[in-house]
Amino acid sequence: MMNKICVVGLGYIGLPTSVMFANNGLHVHGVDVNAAAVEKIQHKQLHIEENGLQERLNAAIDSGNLTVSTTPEKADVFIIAVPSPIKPDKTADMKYVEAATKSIVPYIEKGNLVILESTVPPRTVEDVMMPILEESGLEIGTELLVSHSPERVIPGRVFEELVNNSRIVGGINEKSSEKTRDLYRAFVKGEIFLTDATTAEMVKVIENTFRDVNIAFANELARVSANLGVNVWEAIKLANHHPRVNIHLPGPGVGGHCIAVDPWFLVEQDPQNAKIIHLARQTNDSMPLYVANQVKEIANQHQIKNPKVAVLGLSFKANIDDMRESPSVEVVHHLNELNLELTAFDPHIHEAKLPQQSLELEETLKNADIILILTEHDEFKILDPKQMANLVRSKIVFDTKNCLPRDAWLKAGFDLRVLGDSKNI
Ligand code: SAJ
Repeated sequence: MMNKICVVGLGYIGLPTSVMFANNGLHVHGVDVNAAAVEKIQHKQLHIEENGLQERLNAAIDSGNLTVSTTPEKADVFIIAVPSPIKPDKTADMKYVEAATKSIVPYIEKGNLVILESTVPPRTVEDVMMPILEESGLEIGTELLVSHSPERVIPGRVFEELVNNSRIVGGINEKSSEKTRDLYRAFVKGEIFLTDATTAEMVKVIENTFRDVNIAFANELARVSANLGVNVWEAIKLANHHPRVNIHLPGPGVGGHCIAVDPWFLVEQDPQNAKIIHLARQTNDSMPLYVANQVKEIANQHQIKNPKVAVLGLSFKANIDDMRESPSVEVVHHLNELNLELTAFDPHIHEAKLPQQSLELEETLKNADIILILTEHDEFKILDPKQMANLVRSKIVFDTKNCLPRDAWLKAGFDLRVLGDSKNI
């Protein structure tokens, strides 16, 4: 008796999840407060970029299994997949989770199941959602089942991971967990592990915190290695051959709405103890300034007084269009503060989101003194350095992702600098 699902939030998680359920035979009603996004989806147009989404959306709409609007409808199951950002003071902003929960209260009925997919500070289901859901008058746990099943998919590979990743399901009681597991079995081939709601919340937050701390370690190693005259990329690669070592990679910082955000939930909840977590956040947040200073240093070494920087890559990671919390935006900000002239370009971002953004690669590179690679998009890896050499004013490239083919760029006469490599200092 779980035929109809109402999904609240049609973003990077809610929309792919909706089409997956719809294409597996369930009736899905998707809801978003963004009327423009809703209208686009109704017309089978995408408001976000994700591999394989277009054809799956077409199928879902054509089959009649997916409808969307700006208001919820009665359903057997409600799934909430809305943003859970942090405020400027780094504390959790639960206003979307609260508003989404309130929005479904008039529609929920005896026997329904409510699932929160958004990543939240541990205890949110118990302390924030349950009091709101109680307003329905239903007895929680018997008449209304509630659980947390955090999404764990990585942007760019969402459909593959939705199906194959294992999934954590944490109900407020066993019945809630079991019913949630049965629902996701519609398309999940990975294992489904059952726990309680607060543990599920903790699991999700610590997964992303693990990654943040590990990346901070890599970024710290990058800075230490450069000072010691060691190439950090080679050192990490070799260290990772040890069977119990798995160091992540350095870069210009950590972006996205998850890894740069979720560790703050733990810092807020227990600042006395969450010390490494806090320092890791600060370390990763310090990388954009470090990169901007390095750009200035490289220009000085070449005695270029007013360098023009071509910034390549604005999304927070490779091959996606998502600029949320992107370290590139911070790098651009710091380059501006250092009074460096710049033009920025990203092949995945088709409208100007920054004043100094160009939509043309050629225009970006024309007369540039330093090409600064901030995102390892496939498009950048296959750039022809000989062609680039004809466009730029000085042949200098600073690769913060170690993604360019070294020999080809050196052969074309470029001074190739890499983040975390001895040559930068
Ligand atoms: N990054 C590095 N070095 C690395 C790996 C990543 O600097 O070695 C940077 C990336 O460039 C990017 C940021 O970290 O700026 C985050 O990228 P990511 O690919 O690690 O993660 P997200 O934010 O796209 O997705 C993460 C995933 N979590 C984990 O891998 C533990 C995903 O599974 C979650 O579903 C997602 O967060 C989420 O929604 O919470």
